[in-house]
Amino acid sequence: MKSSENFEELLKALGVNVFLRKIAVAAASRPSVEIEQQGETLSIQTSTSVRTTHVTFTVGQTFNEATVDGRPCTSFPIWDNDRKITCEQTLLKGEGPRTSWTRELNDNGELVLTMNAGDVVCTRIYERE
Ligand code: RET
Ligand code: NA
Repeated sequence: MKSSENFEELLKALGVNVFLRKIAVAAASRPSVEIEQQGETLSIQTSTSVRTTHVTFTVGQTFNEATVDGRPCTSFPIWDNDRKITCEQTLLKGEGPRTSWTRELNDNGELVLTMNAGDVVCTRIYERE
């Protein structure tokens, strides 16, 4: 990961308390991301010392995942253009700010991830190892 903006603000918008936020921010500063793509199907594993997530989805089809604070949701990924996926999330239960993410390959071959909660946008840029 090359840069990260607003990750703590994102967790705050999701109602994560300050104690857990500090743990999450420290862990999330050293992520490892593995992505495999076969046609429309992507598999993304994001690992940190305290939390690892693995999602597999097909663009255009709903799938189950969790919001960044760990709440189960249904997600619907679509192509915005041929280098960008936008994914809206709907919580399975309870209330919370609207959440979504985008993943885009930019002109430098970097992966730009945004995670959104209400008005807060967290942007994280990854380069290939
Ligand atoms: C804990 C406790 C519950 C709340 C949160 C946690 C940690 C979350 C982490 C998320 C990392 C996300 C990444 C996303 C994409 O790049 C500590 C499990 C929020 C570490 C790396
Ligand atoms: Na990340």
